[in-house]
Amino acid sequence: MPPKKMPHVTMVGLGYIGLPTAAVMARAGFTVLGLDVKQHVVDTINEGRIHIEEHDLDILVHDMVACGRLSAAIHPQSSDIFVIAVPTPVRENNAPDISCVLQAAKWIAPVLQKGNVIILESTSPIGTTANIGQVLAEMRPDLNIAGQSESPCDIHLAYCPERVLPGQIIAELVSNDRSIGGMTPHCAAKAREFYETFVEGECVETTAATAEMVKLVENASRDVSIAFANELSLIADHVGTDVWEVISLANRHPRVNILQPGPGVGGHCIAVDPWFLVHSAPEQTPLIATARGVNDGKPGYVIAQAEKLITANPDAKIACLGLSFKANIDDFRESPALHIAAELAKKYGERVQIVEPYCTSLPPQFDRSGAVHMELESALNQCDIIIVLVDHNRFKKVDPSQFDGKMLLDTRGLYRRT
Ligand code: SAJ
Repeated sequence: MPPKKMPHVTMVGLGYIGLPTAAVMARAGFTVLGLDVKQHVVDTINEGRIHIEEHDLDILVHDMVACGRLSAAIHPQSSDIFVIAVPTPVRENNAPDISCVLQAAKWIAPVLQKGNVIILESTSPIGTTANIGQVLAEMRPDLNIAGQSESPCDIHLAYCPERVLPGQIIAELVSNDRSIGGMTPHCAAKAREFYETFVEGECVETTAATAEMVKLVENASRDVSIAFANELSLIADHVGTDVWEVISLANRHPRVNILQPGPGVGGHCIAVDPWFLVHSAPEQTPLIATARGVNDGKPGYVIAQAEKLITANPDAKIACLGLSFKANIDDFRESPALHIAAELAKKYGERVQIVEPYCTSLPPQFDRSGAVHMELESALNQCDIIIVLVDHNRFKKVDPSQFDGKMLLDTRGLYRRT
C-alpha cells in the first residue's frame, strides 16, 4: 500500500499560539501554510525568522521553512484542515470581541471544499464555534456545514483550545492533554485523528460548547485562586502578619494548596477569559466577577503602599525590579508590574530606576518620565527603596543582606518566603 498522504494544513493567525502550533504541525510531517494579515509577519516567517519570543521557536521555524514544510501567505488557498488561532480580546465594557474569529471564517469561506475540517483554537465565548458555522452557511450555501443542517456535513467543525504556558509552548503543545469539542461526534473524531498525529497527551472528545466552557473555566479557576491569595495578602497587611509564612504553613495541610499573591494578574489570558464566563451568565457569576475585581485592584494597592514609603522618605531613590507580566519572560502585555512602575515613574520621575533584564530599553510608557533603565547591582547600590514587582530568577539570586538599611516592598515575597 502506498504511504498515506499527509493532509495540507492552513493555520489562520501566526501569533503566540498560531506560529508555534504551525511549526509543531510541520515538524509532524504536515505541509503547513500560515496566514496572517500583517505583511511583515508573513515576510519574516518566509525568511525563516520569527517575530515573537518563545523558547526554541526560532530554530524550529527556521528548520521547517528551510525544508519547505512551513510557509506564510496573506491570501488563503485550498487546504484539507484549517486551524484558527486569532485574538479574542475583551472590549472596554469587558464584553468579548470575536470579530477576528468571524473575520477568519469569512476569509477562508471562499476556498472551502467538501471534506474540509475547520478547528477553532482561540479562547472563545461559549457558542463561537456554532457562530462560525452560521457565517460559513451564509457564505457557502452550496456546502452542508456541521451543526447547520440535518444532512451529513461537508465541512467538519471543532473547537480544540490550546492550554500552553508561554515560555514552554513547544513542549506543552505536544505533552498536554487536549479537549476536542466537535459540533457533531463525527467532527470530534475527525479533529481527534488530526491532533493525535502530533500530541502525546490524551485527546478527549466532547462537544464544542463543553470544550469552549472548559477553556474558560481553566483560566477562571486560576484567576479565582490567585484572587484568594491576593485577598490574603491584604488581610495579612491589615493584621500585621507575613502572608508568605501564612500560606506556606497553610499549604502543609494535605488538602490545602494556596497560590501566591503578587502585584496583580497580567497577560492576555487569565485577566481576560473569566470575563467571557461573566458575560455569558452575569447573574450566575458573582464569585468570578469579584475575583477579577480583587486582582485588578492589587496594582492600585501596591502603588498606594509605595507612595506611602516614598512620601515619608522624600530624598530616597526608588528601584522597581521587573516589568514583565510574570517571571523569566519578555512579555509586558497587560503587566501589573509595568503599570505600577510607569505610574511611579510618572509621579517621581528621575528618582525612579527600573531594572528589567528582559528589555534593552524602557517601553514607551516611560518616555519623558525621567526614570532610567538600570543594571540590578547599580540600582541596588544607589536606591534606598526597593520595590520587587517580578520574581525573575536573576532577582532571586540577590543576597538579602544587600537590603540591609533599605526599605523593601516585596510584592512577590521573594526575599521572605519561608
Ligand atoms: N500569578 C500570581 N500568582 C500565582 C500564579 C500566577 O500572581 O500564584 C500571576 C502571574 O504573575 C501573571 C498571571 O498570574 O501575572 C498569569 O500567569 P499564569 O502563569 O497563571 O498564566 P499565563 O497567563 O501565562 O497562562 C495561562 C495558563 N492557564 C492556566 O494555568 C490555567 C496557560 O496554561 C494557558 O494556556 C494560558 O493562560 C492561555 O493561553 O490561556
